[in-house]
Amino acid sequence: MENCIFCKIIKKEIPSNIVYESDSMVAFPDINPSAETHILIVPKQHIGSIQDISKENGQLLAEVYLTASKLVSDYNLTNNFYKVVVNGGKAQHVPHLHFHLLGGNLKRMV
Ligand code: DGP
Repeated sequence: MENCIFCKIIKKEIPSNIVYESDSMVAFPDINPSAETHILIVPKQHIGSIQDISKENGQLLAEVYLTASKLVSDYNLTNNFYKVVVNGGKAQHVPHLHFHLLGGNLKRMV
């Protein structure tokens, strides 16, 4: 989608350090990390938010969590703290559905 910053990253129009890419997904470090490890998992398909998800996106959402699982291993988070977070509403700043993988010395997780 035009003027979507994550679509531009996906199309390589904006540089980012992509750490994982498949036909349907990219993952890259958050520019403003909130944790020791902070990776954004972003479906290539432009879906605005969780409120725009439909049943047809089921396979894509499975791939999100398979990507998260791979990154948990890659970043040696298995025996550390980690969580996957989706922001929405006023907490969401980039209107392209994405999942924050946060890991490291996190405090008590919700
Ligand atoms: P959210 O509030 O869930 O929409 O978080 C969006 C995140 O995206 C925020 O933590 C900062 C990150 N971000 C925004 N623009 C860029 C960018 O151009 N590159 C990277 N790597 N991260 C970005």
